[in-house]
Amino acid sequence: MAKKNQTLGEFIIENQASFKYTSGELSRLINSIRLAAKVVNHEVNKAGLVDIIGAAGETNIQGEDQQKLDVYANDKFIQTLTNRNIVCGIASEEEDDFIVVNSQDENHQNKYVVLIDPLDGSSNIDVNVSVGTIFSIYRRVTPVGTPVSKEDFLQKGSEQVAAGYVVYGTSTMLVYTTGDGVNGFTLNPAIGTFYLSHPNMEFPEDGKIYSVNEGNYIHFPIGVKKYIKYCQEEEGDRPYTSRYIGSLVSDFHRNMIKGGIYMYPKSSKNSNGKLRLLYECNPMAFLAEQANGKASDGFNRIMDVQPTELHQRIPFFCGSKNMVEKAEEFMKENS
Ligand code: AHM
Ligand code: MG
Repeated sequence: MAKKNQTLGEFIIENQASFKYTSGELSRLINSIRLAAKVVNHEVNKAGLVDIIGAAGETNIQGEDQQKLDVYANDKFIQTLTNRNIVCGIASEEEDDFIVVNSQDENHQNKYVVLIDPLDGSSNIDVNVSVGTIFSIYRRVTPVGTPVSKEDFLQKGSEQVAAGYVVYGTSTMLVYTTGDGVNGFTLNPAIGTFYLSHPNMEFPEDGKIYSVNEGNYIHFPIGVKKYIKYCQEEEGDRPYTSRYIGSLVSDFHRNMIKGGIYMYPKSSKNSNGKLRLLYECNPMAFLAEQANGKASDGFNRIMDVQPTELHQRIPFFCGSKNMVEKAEEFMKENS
């Protein structure tokens, strides 16, 4: 039972027994993500100071090398997950290939792999707009004790055991699911503790917000163009409101609370859209479904897609159920 104001640490312990496989390993893993999120949050919040204490590629007054924040976030998450020795493999949007953890040690019993987009929407950092971290967790399919291989990462989204995001916004929140609903925790920066602030988050079935980069309009498929026109039509509860931050985590977070749809369709410029199936779409799809929403590539359920490449891209339609279904209707009629 989610109790408001419970700390994330308490919540993890209390809910450990409800995980499908209880060994404490998944709890430890989520605890590490919590820790890395706090470290990255601290750095993201200082982003504006970089100009004063030294820009990326330079050395700051303490003699430390300044890093770009997305590189920093990538390093911190990977370090935390490998140091605590609780995963057997990591794949990151920032890395070309997956990372094998613990391959030297035959006795290691770690069962989970983590896929991560350490700092999504990072083009927003320079202008003080929210960014996020997205993570996705699977049980490995190859035998425990052997080095992980690509097939451990190329699993359908429906195999995820947990997924979540951290949004570094006006306040910092960690929102995640282990397949039993979605809960959101807000960081109290003064004491560095996440508190359960948003128990059992759910998308309203209908919404009035559509989020899409309309600058790409002329390149969109006809179904998307018609759906956008439908959103803008004066009829019933329409026109809808257009809201697009350009930071998937923030756009998703707002739409989950208020009701809305996020779209990154394919276009005549990008035949598979922009977003990555493994690091962005699958975890968001798992959260959406756990929150009563829906995620689709315009025709099919995102989490049913069999991945073939680590950095595969896919068109993405995600949010309030009725809105996603309406967009799918337009896609089908015009395909
Ligand atoms: P990134 O992983 O390079 O940060 O790109 C992903 C981001 C999403 O957060 C956001 O929704 C989208 O790219 C915005 O793209 P665009 O600027 O083309 O609208
Ligand atoms: Mg990204």
